[in-house]
Amino acid sequence: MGVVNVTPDSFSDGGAFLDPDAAVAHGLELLGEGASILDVGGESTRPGAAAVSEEDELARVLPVIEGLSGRAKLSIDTMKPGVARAAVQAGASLINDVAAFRKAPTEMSALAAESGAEVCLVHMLGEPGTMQRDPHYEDVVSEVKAFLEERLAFVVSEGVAEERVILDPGIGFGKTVAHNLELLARLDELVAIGRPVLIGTSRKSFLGKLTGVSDPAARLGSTIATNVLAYTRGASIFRVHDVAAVRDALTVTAAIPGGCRSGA
Ligand code: HH2
Repeated sequence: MGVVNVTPDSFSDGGAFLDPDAAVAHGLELLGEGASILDVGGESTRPGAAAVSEEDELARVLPVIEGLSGRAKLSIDTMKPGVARAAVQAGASLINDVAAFRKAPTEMSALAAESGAEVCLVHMLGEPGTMQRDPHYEDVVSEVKAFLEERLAFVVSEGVAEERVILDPGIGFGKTVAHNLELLARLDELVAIGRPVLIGTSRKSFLGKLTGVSDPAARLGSTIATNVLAYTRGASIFRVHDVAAVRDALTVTAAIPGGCRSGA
């Protein structure tokens, strides 16, 4: 899954693709690098990011979805049902909601159920504005697992087909470095829920804290390490900015005989 951020303030590439034509061109480039899904987002969820109105978010993402429609499998990264609906109508077939449908439970579920779109439910502790203020868990993996199971059961009870649901532990969404590492180490426990697991570590700040690399775009080495590890623990979808490099790394990892993959 290649990231297409149509935002002025994303932590890793804010402002680079705010122009719709530039965003579409970037999406096509990521497809050329081997992405099989493009995730289009118009609201940054980085810690402390400013909220965006529905009108502004739509104005950012819709021309990009329209420009890429029919050329790729498209995911809409939004917490707003109005944005998700317009994006699905314009050609998106995956609703990626970092709030896991908690902001608009029935509207989001109804949209997914009636459209047949896939859904990605993400764990987040708190809100984007405050989530990195001293997050605390007794056992991060079992708490994230219980949350994802509860959200999965909820959307299924609202009529969403279980086989259309993808689960995501939400790396960096209300987690310390230690929490993120624990989730990666024990990702197979989330894979055991029985749904595909999506993992998003790309360029995130915990990698910078571990390596001392402050420029997000220079965090490719650590991004690759975490995606390879997630693959071996059974993750199925890898949300990244640098598609070509991560795809090569995963292709080689997958080719190594001896079953380096558990779970899934
Ligand atoms: N991470 C980000 C945004 N959306 N969606 C899923 N499913 N999983 C993630 O880990 C995830 C996500 C944050 O990364 P990015 O889009 O690069 O930054 P920003 O939120 O600042 O736009």
